[in-house]
Amino acid sequence: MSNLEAIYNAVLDGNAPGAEAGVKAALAAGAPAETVLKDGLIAAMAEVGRLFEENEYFVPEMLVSARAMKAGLAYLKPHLAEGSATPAGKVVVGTVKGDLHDIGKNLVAMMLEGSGFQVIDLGTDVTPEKFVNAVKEHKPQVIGMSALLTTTMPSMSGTVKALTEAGLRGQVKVMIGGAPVTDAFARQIGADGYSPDASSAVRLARSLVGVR
Ligand code: B12
Repeated sequence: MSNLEAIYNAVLDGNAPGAEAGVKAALAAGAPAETVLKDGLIAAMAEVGRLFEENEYFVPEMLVSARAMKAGLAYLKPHLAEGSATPAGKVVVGTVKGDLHDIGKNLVAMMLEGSGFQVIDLGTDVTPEKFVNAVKEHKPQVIGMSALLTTTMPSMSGTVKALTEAGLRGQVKVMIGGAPVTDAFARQIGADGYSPDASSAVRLARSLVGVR
C-alpha cells in the first residue's frame, strides 16, 4: 500500500494516529505537501461525504474521519506554507452562523498565513454581528466566510447586508467559499469573489488587496 493510500484509508477509518503517520511517511518519501493534501486527505474526505450520502456513514463516522483529517493536517501545516517575506494584508475568516464545519476554513486560513497574510480566525458559528465587530476591531482588508451547508449559506448574504448597514462595506472586500457555494451565488449576494479551494483562495485574496 502506498503512503497516500495509507492516509486515505486512515481518514476513512477515523484513525488519527494512522493519518498523521501516513502524512509523515509520505513527506519523508518526498511527496509534495500539495499532493499529500489533495490525493490523500481531501480525497478521503470527499469519499466520507459520498458514504454519508449513501447512508453508509453517519455523523459519528464523519466526526472521527474529520478528527483524523485534522491530525494529518496539523502535521502537514508547516509544509504547506508557501512562505512570503512581504506582509500581504489582514484577513478575518470564519464559518458562518449555524455551521460547525471548519476543516476547509482552517485550510484556507493556513494557506493564507503561509503566503504572508495576517489571519484572524473567528472560528465557527459566526454571526453577521460578530463579523461586523471584527471588521471594526481589526480593520482587515478582506473577510473570508465559509459555509458547508445549503441552510447556512443565507448567513453570508446576512453578513454582507450587516456590513453595508454598519457603513463598512466600502472598507472591506468579501470572499466566500465552501462546498455548496458558487461564483454565481457570490455575485448574487454582492460578495467580491468566490474560490473553490485553498490555493485559489490565496490568489483571490491577493488580487482583492492588489498584491501580485
Ligand atoms: C466532515 C463533515 C462533517 C463534520 C465536520 C467536522 C469539522 N470540524 O469540520 C461533522 C460530523 C461535525 C459534520 C456535521 C454535519 N454535517 Co457534515 N460533512 C462533513 C464532510 C464529510 C466533509 C467536509 C470537509 O471537511 N471537507 C474537506 C474540506 C477540505 O473541504 P471544504 O470544506 O469544501 O473546503 C474547501 C473549499 O470548499 C474551500 N473553502 C472552504 N471554505 C472556504 C472559505 C473561503 C473564504 C474560500 C475562498 C474557500 C473556502 O477551500 C477548502 C479547501 O480546499 C461533508 C461532505 C462534503 N463532501 O463536503 C459533509 C457535509 C457538508 N455535511 C452535511 C451535513 C448534512 C451535516 C449535518 C447536518 C449532519 C447531521 N445530520 O447532523 C451536520 C451539521 C452540523 C453543523 N451545524 O454544521 C452535508 C451537507 C448537505 C447540504 N446540502 O447542506 C454534507 C455535504 C454531507 C452530504 N453529502 O450530505 N459534518
